[in-house]
Amino acid sequence: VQHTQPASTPLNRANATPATIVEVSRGLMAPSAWTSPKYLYDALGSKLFEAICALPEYYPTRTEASIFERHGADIALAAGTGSTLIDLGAGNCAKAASLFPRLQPAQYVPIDISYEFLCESLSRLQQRFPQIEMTGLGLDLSGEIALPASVRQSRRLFFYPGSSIGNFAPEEAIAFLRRLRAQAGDDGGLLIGVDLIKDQATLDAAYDDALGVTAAFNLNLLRHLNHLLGADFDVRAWRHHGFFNAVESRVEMHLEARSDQLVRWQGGQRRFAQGERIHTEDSYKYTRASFVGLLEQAGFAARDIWTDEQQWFAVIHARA
Ligand code: AVI
Repeated sequence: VQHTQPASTPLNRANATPATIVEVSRGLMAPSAWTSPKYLYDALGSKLFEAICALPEYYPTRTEASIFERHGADIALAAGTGSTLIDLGAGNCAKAASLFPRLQPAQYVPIDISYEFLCESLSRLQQRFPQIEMTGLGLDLSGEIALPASVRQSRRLFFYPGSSIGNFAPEEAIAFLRRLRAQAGDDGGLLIGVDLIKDQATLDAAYDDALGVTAAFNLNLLRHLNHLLGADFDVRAWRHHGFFNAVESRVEMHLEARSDQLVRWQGGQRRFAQGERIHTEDSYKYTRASFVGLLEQAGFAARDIWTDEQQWFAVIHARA
């Protein structure tokens, strides 16, 4: 059955700023179409990501948690207590909170683009830990990280778990880490989670799970663009791909058109041929040595590395 939309169907209103429309249109109209991974995270996208973290195939979350649990005392010894703990992309603040009893920060500064969600988590956390001064910030980490004067200057410890650094290309990751280095001052540090290169089958399954949760997470980006750009993506006409590209040392996520189709949005339109893809995310994987090199290029010195028994994930403590 052929399903065609009459050309006159009006598009929905765009909910994005003109700058966002220009930015997304540039990617969608590029010869090889792409979108920034930040469009994976609307309200439903964040919930789907939480569900991914609970999947048996998605090893990073539980592996990192097991490293924190097993080496918590050593991590606190290395990173020190009484610091200003700045949690980047804090979400529900659960990872940092699990370290509070050991790290005993003097001040906790969670940062997340999803500010309302952050505030809800933070008010619950403040009740559990009334002795810690807490300041939540709603900032987009892809821009400048402007910390207000209320954030203490001394002994800043940046916390960046979950291998979120992997969603930046290496040169962007270096630029991001340099910005942290500048904010850390000379007595600051960084506690960062990094996903390590492993066998192809494990990586492929982690990004293309049996239940199809990662597929839903990826496809939800089209729903998000429909809302944001007034686009008319037919979600059923696209298919998820997630696989390890060993040459580039990254997992790639793409959406592939199941049929020839015209997609329109406020700001442009494009004909996608069957099999054509939109590249939606990269998740870079490192060796311990390659990531230590990256830290050095950003002006950090790696002091300690903790891993799990299979060497699937690393937690690194670096100093300015
Ligand atoms: C948030 N980030 C570290 C996840 C990752 O593994 O790159 C996002 C994700 N994409 C697909 N599954 C999970």
